[in-house]
Amino acid sequence: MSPTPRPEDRFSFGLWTVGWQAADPFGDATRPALDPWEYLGPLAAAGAWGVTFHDDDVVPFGTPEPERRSILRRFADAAREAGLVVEMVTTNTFAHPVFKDGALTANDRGVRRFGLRKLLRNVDLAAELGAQTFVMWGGREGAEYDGSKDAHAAFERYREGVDTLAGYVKEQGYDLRIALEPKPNEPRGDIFLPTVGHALGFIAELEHGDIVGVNPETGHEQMAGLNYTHGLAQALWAGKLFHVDLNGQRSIKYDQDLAFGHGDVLSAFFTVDLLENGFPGGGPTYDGPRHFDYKPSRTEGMPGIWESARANMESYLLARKARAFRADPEVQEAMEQAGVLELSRPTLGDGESTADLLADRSAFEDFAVDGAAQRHLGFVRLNQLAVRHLVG
Ligand SMILES: [Mn+2]
Repeated sequence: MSPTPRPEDRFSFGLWTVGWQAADPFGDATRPALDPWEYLGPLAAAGAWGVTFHDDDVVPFGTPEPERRSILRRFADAAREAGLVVEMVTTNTFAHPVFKDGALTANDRGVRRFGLRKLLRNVDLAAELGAQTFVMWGGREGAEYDGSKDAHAAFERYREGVDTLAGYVKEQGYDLRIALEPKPNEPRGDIFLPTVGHALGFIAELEHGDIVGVNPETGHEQMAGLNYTHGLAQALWAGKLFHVDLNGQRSIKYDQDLAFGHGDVLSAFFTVDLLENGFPGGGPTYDGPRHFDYKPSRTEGMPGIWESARANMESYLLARKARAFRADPEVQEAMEQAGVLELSRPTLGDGESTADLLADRSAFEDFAVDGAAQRHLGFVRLNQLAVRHLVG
Protein backbone atom coordinates (compact mmCIF):
# COMPACT_ATOMS: atom_id res chain seq x y z
CA MET A 1 0.00 0.00 0.00
CA SER A 2 1.67 3.19 -1.10
CA PRO A 3 0.52 6.61 0.10
CA THR A 4 -0.62 9.07 -2.58
CA PRO A 5 1.08 12.46 -2.85
CA ARG A 6 -1.24 15.45 -2.64
CA PRO A 7 -0.75 19.11 -3.59
CA GLU A 8 -0.61 20.13 0.09
CA ASP A 9 2.49 17.93 0.44
CA ARG A 10 4.23 20.52 -1.80
CA PHE A 11 6.51 18.03 -3.53
CA SER A 12 8.56 19.62 -6.28
CA PHE A 13 11.21 18.44 -8.73
CA GLY A 14 13.98 20.02 -10.74
CA LEU A 15 13.34 19.73 -14.46
CA TRP A 16 16.94 18.50 -14.72
CA THR A 17 16.06 15.48 -12.56
CA VAL A 18 13.35 13.79 -14.63
CA GLY A 19 14.86 15.38 -17.74
CA TRP A 20 18.29 13.79 -17.23
CA GLN A 21 19.24 11.66 -20.21
CA ALA A 22 21.78 9.72 -18.15
CA ALA A 23 24.98 10.63 -19.97
CA ASP A 24 27.86 10.23 -17.49
CA PRO A 25 31.65 10.66 -17.76
CA PHE A 26 31.92 7.03 -18.95
CA GLY A 27 28.96 6.64 -21.24
CA ASP A 28 26.45 8.16 -23.56
CA ALA A 29 22.84 9.01 -22.84
CA THR A 30 20.51 6.05 -22.34
CA ARG A 31 17.28 8.01 -22.73
CA PRO A 32 16.04 10.41 -25.39
CA ALA A 33 15.48 14.10 -24.72
CA LEU A 34 11.95 15.43 -24.70
CA ASP A 35 11.07 19.10 -25.04
CA PRO A 36 11.08 20.74 -21.60
CA TRP A 37 7.29 21.20 -21.51
CA GLU A 38 6.71 17.51 -22.31
CA TYR A 39 7.87 16.55 -18.80
CA LEU A 40 5.35 18.75 -17.03
CA GLY A 41 2.09 16.82 -17.54
CA PRO A 42 3.56 13.46 -16.41
CA LEU A 43 5.30 15.17 -13.47
CA ALA A 44 2.00 16.61 -12.28
CA ALA A 45 0.30 13.24 -12.91
CA ALA A 46 2.94 11.54 -10.73
CA GLY A 47 1.84 13.77 -7.86
CA ALA A 48 4.22 16.74 -7.99
CA TRP A 49 3.00 20.19 -6.95
CA GLY A 50 5.95 22.21 -8.20
CA VAL A 51 8.71 22.33 -10.78
CA THR A 52 12.05 24.14 -10.73
CA PHE A 53 14.68 24.66 -13.42
CA HIS A 54 18.02 26.11 -14.46
CA ASP A 55 17.79 28.64 -17.29
CA ASP A 56 19.66 26.27 -19.64
CA ASP A 57 17.29 23.36 -18.87
CA VAL A 58 14.60 25.22 -20.78
CA VAL A 59 16.46 27.59 -23.12
CA PRO A 60 19.69 26.42 -24.77
CA PHE A 61 22.75 28.53 -23.85
CA GLY A 62 23.19 31.46 -26.19
CA THR A 63 19.64 31.52 -27.60
CA PRO A 64 18.88 35.04 -28.94
CA GLU A 65 16.58 37.14 -26.72
CA PRO A 66 13.31 37.10 -28.71
CA GLU A 67 13.45 33.32 -29.09
CA ARG A 68 14.43 32.94 -25.41
CA ARG A 69 11.34 34.91 -24.42
CA SER A 70 9.02 32.81 -26.53
CA ILE A 71 10.47 29.49 -25.25
CA LEU A 72 10.11 30.67 -21.65
CA ARG A 73 6.54 31.79 -22.28
CA ARG A 74 5.71 28.38 -23.72
CA PHE A 75 7.25 26.65 -20.70
CA ALA A 76 5.46 28.89 -18.19
CA ASP A 77 2.15 28.34 -19.99
CA ALA A 78 2.67 24.56 -19.98
CA ALA A 79 3.48 24.61 -16.24
CA ARG A 80 0.30 26.57 -15.57
CA GLU A 81 -1.76 24.17 -17.69
CA ALA A 82 -0.28 21.19 -15.83
CA GLY A 83 -1.10 22.91 -12.54
CA LEU A 84 2.57 23.06 -11.48
CA VAL A 85 3.94 25.95 -9.42
CA VAL A 86 7.38 27.33 -10.37
CA GLU A 87 8.58 27.70 -6.79
CA MET A 88 12.31 28.05 -7.44
CA VAL A 89 14.57 29.04 -10.31
CA THR A 90 18.32 28.51 -10.51
CA THR A 91 21.09 29.42 -12.92
CA ASN A 92 23.48 27.17 -14.77
CA THR A 93 26.94 28.66 -14.25
CA PHE A 94 28.72 25.34 -14.59
CA ALA A 95 27.99 23.53 -17.89
CA HIS A 96 29.35 25.84 -20.57
CA PRO A 97 33.15 25.71 -21.04
CA VAL A 98 33.34 29.46 -20.36
CA PHE A 99 32.63 28.59 -16.70
CA LYS A 100 35.34 25.91 -16.45
CA ASP A 101 37.09 27.98 -13.74
CA GLY A 102 33.87 29.20 -12.12
CA ALA A 103 31.59 32.16 -12.65
CA LEU A 104 31.73 34.47 -9.61
CA THR A 105 35.22 33.27 -8.60
CA ALA A 106 36.81 32.70 -12.03
CA ASN A 107 40.29 34.17 -12.29
CA ASP A 108 39.23 35.81 -15.58
CA ARG A 109 37.40 39.06 -14.77
CA GLY A 110 35.52 39.02 -18.06
CA VAL A 111 34.08 35.61 -17.19
CA ARG A 112 33.02 36.93 -13.78
CA ARG A 113 31.22 39.89 -15.35
CA PHE A 114 29.54 37.56 -17.87
CA GLY A 115 28.51 35.16 -15.09
CA LEU A 116 27.08 37.97 -12.98
CA ARG A 117 25.04 39.22 -15.95
CA LYS A 118 23.67 35.70 -16.55
CA LEU A 119 22.72 35.47 -12.87
CA LEU A 120 21.09 38.93 -12.81
CA ARG A 121 19.04 38.08 -15.89
CA ASN A 122 17.83 34.92 -14.18
CA VAL A 123 16.90 36.77 -10.99
CA ASP A 124 14.57 38.86 -13.18
CA LEU A 125 13.13 35.66 -14.65
CA ALA A 126 12.65 34.06 -11.21
CA ALA A 127 10.73 37.12 -10.01
CA GLU A 128 8.67 37.26 -13.21
CA LEU A 129 7.60 33.61 -12.79
CA GLY A 130 6.67 34.16 -9.15
CA ALA A 131 9.39 31.92 -7.71
CA GLN A 132 10.10 32.55 -4.02
CA THR A 133 13.59 31.12 -3.97
CA PHE A 134 16.63 31.66 -6.19
CA VAL A 135 19.11 28.83 -5.65
CA MET A 136 22.81 29.28 -6.33
CA TRP A 137 24.86 26.11 -6.65
CA GLY A 138 28.40 27.19 -7.49
CA GLY A 139 29.63 23.84 -8.71
CA ARG A 140 32.56 25.32 -10.63
CA GLU A 141 33.51 27.80 -7.90
CA GLY A 142 36.60 26.05 -6.61
CA ALA A 143 39.88 24.54 -7.70
CA GLU A 144 41.82 21.35 -8.33
CA TYR A 145 45.18 22.94 -7.51
CA ASP A 146 45.73 25.16 -4.47
CA GLY A 147 48.33 27.27 -6.24
CA SER A 148 45.87 28.17 -9.00
CA LYS A 149 43.53 30.21 -6.82
CA ASP A 150 44.02 33.14 -4.44
CA ALA A 151 41.48 31.89 -1.89
CA HIS A 152 41.19 35.26 -0.11
CA ALA A 153 40.41 37.00 -3.39
CA ALA A 154 37.99 34.20 -4.28
CA PHE A 155 35.97 34.78 -1.08
CA GLU A 156 36.02 38.54 -1.76
CA ARG A 157 34.68 37.99 -5.28
CA TYR A 158 32.13 35.41 -4.10
CA ARG A 159 30.86 37.92 -1.54
CA GLU A 160 30.86 40.69 -4.15
CA GLY A 161 28.83 38.54 -6.52
CA VAL A 162 26.23 37.33 -4.02
CA ASP A 163 25.88 40.81 -2.47
CA THR A 164 25.42 42.34 -5.93
CA LEU A 165 22.62 39.87 -6.67
CA ALA A 166 20.97 40.25 -3.26
CA GLY A 167 21.23 44.04 -3.45
CA TYR A 168 19.60 43.92 -6.89
CA VAL A 169 16.74 41.76 -5.55
CA LYS A 170 16.10 44.43 -2.89
CA GLU A 171 16.40 47.37 -5.33
CA GLN A 172 13.87 45.77 -7.64
CA GLY A 173 11.55 45.01 -4.72
CA TYR A 174 11.38 41.32 -5.68
CA ASP A 175 9.73 38.94 -3.19
CA LEU A 176 12.62 36.53 -3.58
CA ARG A 177 15.25 35.01 -1.33
CA ILE A 178 18.60 33.56 -2.36
CA ALA A 179 19.61 30.07 -1.18
CA LEU A 180 23.23 28.90 -1.51
CA GLU A 181 23.68 25.16 -2.12
CA PRO A 182 26.83 23.71 -0.56
CA LYS A 183 28.73 20.75 -2.03
CA PRO A 184 32.21 19.53 -1.09
CA ASN A 185 33.50 18.44 -4.51
CA GLU A 186 32.43 17.34 -8.00
CA PRO A 187 32.74 18.78 -10.54
CA ARG A 188 35.65 20.78 -9.03
CA GLY A 189 38.24 18.93 -6.98
CA ASP A 190 37.34 21.22 -4.07
CA ILE A 191 34.34 23.53 -4.20
CA PHE A 192 34.11 26.76 -2.18
CA LEU A 193 31.37 26.69 0.49
CA PRO A 194 31.67 22.88 0.77
CA THR A 195 29.17 22.36 3.61
CA VAL A 196 26.16 24.00 5.26
CA GLY A 197 28.46 25.28 8.01
CA HIS A 198 30.83 26.97 5.56
CA ALA A 199 27.88 28.59 3.76
CA LEU A 200 26.40 29.90 7.02
CA GLY A 201 29.77 31.40 7.93
CA PHE A 202 29.98 33.05 4.51
CA ILE A 203 26.43 34.46 4.73
CA ALA A 204 27.29 36.11 8.06
CA GLU A 205 29.90 38.20 6.20
CA LEU A 206 27.47 39.54 3.57
CA GLU A 207 26.03 43.04 3.47
CA HIS A 208 22.66 41.71 2.27
CA GLY A 209 22.82 38.40 4.14
CA ASP A 210 19.32 38.92 5.54
CA ILE A 211 17.83 37.59 2.28
CA VAL A 212 20.48 34.90 1.76
CA GLY A 213 20.13 31.41 3.24
CA VAL A 214 20.93 27.82 2.29
CA ASN A 215 19.52 24.98 0.21
CA PRO A 216 21.15 21.88 1.76
CA GLU A 217 21.18 18.69 -0.34
CA THR A 218 21.11 15.30 1.38
CA GLY A 219 23.83 13.69 -0.73
CA HIS A 220 26.09 16.75 -0.74
CA GLU A 221 26.42 16.76 3.04
CA GLN A 222 26.77 12.97 3.13
CA MET A 223 29.54 13.11 0.49
CA ALA A 224 31.46 15.03 3.17
CA GLY A 225 30.63 12.34 5.73
CA LEU A 226 28.32 14.74 7.57
CA ASN A 227 24.92 14.35 9.21
CA TYR A 228 22.38 15.94 6.83
CA THR A 229 19.69 16.33 9.47
CA HIS A 230 22.14 18.20 11.69
CA GLY A 231 22.92 20.48 8.74
CA LEU A 232 19.22 21.21 8.31
CA ALA A 233 18.94 21.75 12.06
CA GLN A 234 21.73 24.30 12.24
CA ALA A 235 20.34 26.16 9.23
CA LEU A 236 16.88 26.22 10.87
CA TRP A 237 18.36 27.38 14.16
CA ALA A 238 20.11 30.21 12.30
CA GLY A 239 16.89 31.17 10.48
CA LYS A 240 18.54 30.25 7.18
CA LEU A 241 16.78 27.11 5.92
CA PHE A 242 15.20 28.65 2.81
CA HIS A 243 14.86 25.49 0.67
CA VAL A 244 15.86 21.80 0.66
CA ASP A 245 17.19 19.35 -1.94
CA LEU A 246 16.23 15.83 -0.89
CA ASN A 247 17.84 12.73 -2.41
CA GLY A 248 19.79 9.61 -1.49
CA GLN A 249 23.51 8.89 -1.12
CA ARG A 250 25.34 5.80 0.08
CA SER A 251 28.47 6.92 1.94
CA ILE A 252 31.42 9.05 0.92
CA LYS A 253 31.82 8.61 -2.83
CA TYR A 254 30.77 10.30 -6.07
CA ASP A 255 27.48 12.20 -6.12
CA GLN A 256 24.91 9.43 -6.56
CA ASP A 257 21.70 11.48 -6.65
CA LEU A 258 19.65 8.42 -5.70
CA ALA A 259 15.96 8.75 -4.89
CA PHE A 260 15.17 10.03 -1.40
CA GLY A 261 15.24 7.10 1.04
CA HIS A 262 17.47 4.97 -1.21
CA GLY A 263 20.61 5.98 0.69
CA ASP A 264 20.72 6.13 4.47
CA VAL A 265 17.09 5.32 5.21
CA LEU A 266 17.25 5.97 8.96
CA SER A 267 18.79 9.37 8.30
CA ALA A 268 15.95 10.02 5.82
CA PHE A 269 13.48 9.11 8.58
CA PHE A 270 14.96 11.70 10.93
CA THR A 271 15.14 14.27 8.12
CA VAL A 272 11.38 13.86 7.65
CA ASP A 273 10.93 13.85 11.43
CA LEU A 274 12.61 17.27 11.61
CA LEU A 275 10.83 18.72 8.56
CA GLU A 276 7.40 17.46 9.62
CA ASN A 277 7.54 17.57 13.42
CA GLY A 278 10.15 20.22 14.12
CA PHE A 279 12.51 20.05 17.09
CA PRO A 280 11.24 18.00 20.07
CA GLY A 281 11.53 20.99 22.41
CA GLY A 282 10.17 23.58 19.95
CA GLY A 283 11.95 26.15 17.79
CA PRO A 284 11.85 27.27 14.17
CA THR A 285 10.13 24.98 11.67
CA TYR A 286 10.47 24.50 7.92
CA ASP A 287 7.41 25.29 5.83
CA GLY A 288 8.95 25.45 2.35
CA PRO A 289 8.57 23.02 -0.56
CA ARG A 290 9.76 19.41 -0.28
CA HIS A 291 12.06 19.60 -3.29
CA PHE A 292 13.80 16.57 -4.80
CA ASP A 293 17.13 16.79 -6.61
CA TYR A 294 17.82 13.23 -7.72
CA LYS A 295 18.58 11.46 -10.99
CA PRO A 296 16.68 8.50 -12.46
CA SER A 297 19.43 5.87 -12.69
CA ARG A 298 21.10 5.19 -16.02
CA THR A 299 19.59 1.70 -16.13
CA GLU A 300 16.06 3.12 -16.32
CA GLY A 301 14.03 3.56 -19.46
CA MET A 302 11.34 6.20 -19.83
CA PRO A 303 8.93 4.45 -17.40
CA GLY A 304 11.75 4.51 -14.85
CA ILE A 305 11.73 8.30 -14.87
CA TRP A 306 8.25 8.36 -13.41
CA GLU A 307 8.74 5.28 -11.19
CA SER A 308 11.77 6.93 -9.62
CA ALA A 309 10.05 10.32 -9.30
CA ARG A 310 7.22 8.59 -7.44
CA ALA A 311 9.79 6.70 -5.32
CA ASN A 312 11.05 10.00 -3.84
CA MET A 313 7.57 11.05 -2.80
CA GLU A 314 6.61 7.61 -1.53
CA SER A 315 9.75 7.40 0.61
CA TYR A 316 8.97 10.80 2.07
CA LEU A 317 5.36 9.85 2.81
CA LEU A 318 6.41 6.52 4.36
CA ALA A 319 8.92 8.37 6.54
CA ARG A 320 6.00 10.43 7.80
CA LYS A 321 5.62 7.51 10.18
CA ALA A 322 7.87 9.88 12.12
CA ARG A 323 4.61 11.53 13.21
CA ALA A 324 3.37 8.29 14.76
CA PHE A 325 6.86 7.78 16.21
CA ARG A 326 6.71 11.06 18.09
CA ALA A 327 3.14 10.40 19.26
CA ASP A 328 3.87 6.84 20.49
CA PRO A 329 3.66 6.76 24.34
CA GLU A 330 6.56 4.30 24.48
CA VAL A 331 8.70 6.70 22.45
CA GLN A 332 7.69 9.60 24.69
CA GLU A 333 8.67 7.57 27.72
CA ALA A 334 12.01 6.65 26.12
CA MET A 335 12.62 10.31 25.22
CA GLU A 336 11.90 11.21 28.84
CA GLN A 337 14.43 8.66 30.06
CA ALA A 338 16.94 9.88 27.48
CA GLY A 339 16.52 13.44 28.71
CA VAL A 340 15.75 14.72 25.21
CA LEU A 341 13.44 17.45 26.51
CA GLU A 342 15.77 18.28 29.42
CA LEU A 343 18.10 19.87 26.86
CA SER A 344 15.54 22.64 26.21
CA ARG A 345 15.92 23.91 29.77
CA PRO A 346 18.56 26.67 30.00
CA THR A 347 21.68 25.64 31.87
CA LEU A 348 21.62 28.77 34.00
CA GLY A 349 18.53 29.63 36.01
CA ASP A 350 16.33 32.62 35.18
CA GLY A 351 18.40 35.69 36.09
CA GLU A 352 21.25 33.56 37.43
CA SER A 353 24.66 35.18 36.92
CA THR A 354 28.01 33.49 36.39
CA ALA A 355 28.85 34.54 39.97
CA ASP A 356 25.70 32.78 41.19
CA LEU A 357 26.77 29.64 39.35
CA LEU A 358 30.24 29.87 40.90
CA ALA A 359 28.64 30.18 44.34
CA ASP A 360 26.33 27.20 43.82
CA ARG A 361 28.06 24.30 45.57
CA SER A 362 25.42 21.84 44.31
CA ALA A 363 26.59 22.55 40.75
CA PHE A 364 30.15 21.50 41.39
CA GLU A 365 31.60 20.82 44.84
CA ASP A 366 28.59 18.77 45.97
CA PHE A 367 27.47 17.55 42.56
CA ALA A 368 26.92 13.79 42.50
CA VAL A 369 29.35 13.13 39.66
CA ASP A 370 29.24 9.36 40.07
CA GLY A 371 25.46 9.27 39.97
CA ALA A 372 25.32 11.38 36.80
CA ALA A 373 28.06 9.30 35.23
CA GLN A 374 26.10 6.15 35.89
CA ARG A 375 22.77 7.44 34.56
CA HIS A 376 21.32 5.07 31.97
CA LEU A 377 20.23 7.18 28.99
CA GLY A 378 18.71 4.48 26.79
CA PHE A 379 19.55 6.12 23.47
CA VAL A 380 19.83 2.73 21.78
CA ARG A 381 16.31 1.73 22.80
CA LEU A 382 15.01 5.07 21.52
CA ASN A 383 16.72 4.50 18.18
CA GLN A 384 15.37 0.96 17.96
CA LEU A 385 11.86 2.34 18.45
CA ALA A 386 12.52 4.53 15.41
CA VAL A 387 13.63 1.46 13.44
CA ARG A 388 10.50 -0.37 14.58
CA HIS A 389 8.27 2.47 13.41
CA LEU A 390 10.08 2.76 10.10
CA VAL A 391 10.58 -0.86 9.15
CA GLY A 392 8.21 -2.78 11.41
MN1 LIG B 1 20.93 20.12 -5.68
